[in-house]
Amino acid sequence: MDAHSAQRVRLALEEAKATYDTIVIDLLDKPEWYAQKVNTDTAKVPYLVYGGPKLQPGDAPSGDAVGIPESLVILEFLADIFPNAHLLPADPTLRARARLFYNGLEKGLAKGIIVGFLFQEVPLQDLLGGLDNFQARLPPTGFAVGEWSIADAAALPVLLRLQLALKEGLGLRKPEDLKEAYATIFESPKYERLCRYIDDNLARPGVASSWDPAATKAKFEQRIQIVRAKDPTATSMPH
Ligand SMILES: N[C@@H](CCC(=O)N[C@@H](CS)C(=O)NCC(=O)O)C(=O)O
Repeated sequence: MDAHSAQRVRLALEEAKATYDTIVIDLLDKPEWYAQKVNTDTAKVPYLVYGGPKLQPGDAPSGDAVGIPESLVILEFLADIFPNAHLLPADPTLRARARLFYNGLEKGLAKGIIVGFLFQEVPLQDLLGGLDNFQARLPPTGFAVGEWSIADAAALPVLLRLQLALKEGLGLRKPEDLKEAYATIFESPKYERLCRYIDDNLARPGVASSWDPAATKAKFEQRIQIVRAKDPTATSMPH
């Protein structure tokens, strides 16, 4: 569950109090059956199988099950099938704002900037700019569009990984640079709203139960070791 896109789905399922099973795919040692039998299109996670009998690792979903890739599409699907969980607001304007919020995040912070800063030599200024932008979109209190929604399910896993990686010095930059970036962001009054947003999310039981920082840290370390084993001085991941 080190993948932020997989945590998005887990988080929404927990918030919806859904009954579900998970099969965890180790992305550093992906089993062949996953690409052959499950997500035959991209072999990426997450992949929601809706309907059909309970699956065991190695099983192919049955013909009457629906398979959905793409975390943001899955979040929308969950909002549709669990209307009583209010994973999206009822008001169309707020729904549009929730979608704009997660689209903006996906194109900016989530895609290039955070991973770029940790693993690809993107400058700190770019990361701070992305966070300034994100913070400016938040209302003074509450969640992305007021009540908690799938916009928050989309954003939080990205922010949690940034916070963890900087705090623990996990990335291909010098650990002291990562820790300095942590202090600049997470110990500065400038980002008080961002920090409060993360804390307010973590105070929700559904959110907290989807987050395993120790397991995520271990996977980050494993990824970094793999890169370092090939090139001990690497300052960026090979594309
Ligand atoms: N746009 C997709 C991205 C999915 C994605 O890139 N998943 C990553 C983990 S966050 C993955 O499966 N990586 C392993 C691989 O590409 O083999 C989504 O939001 O679901």
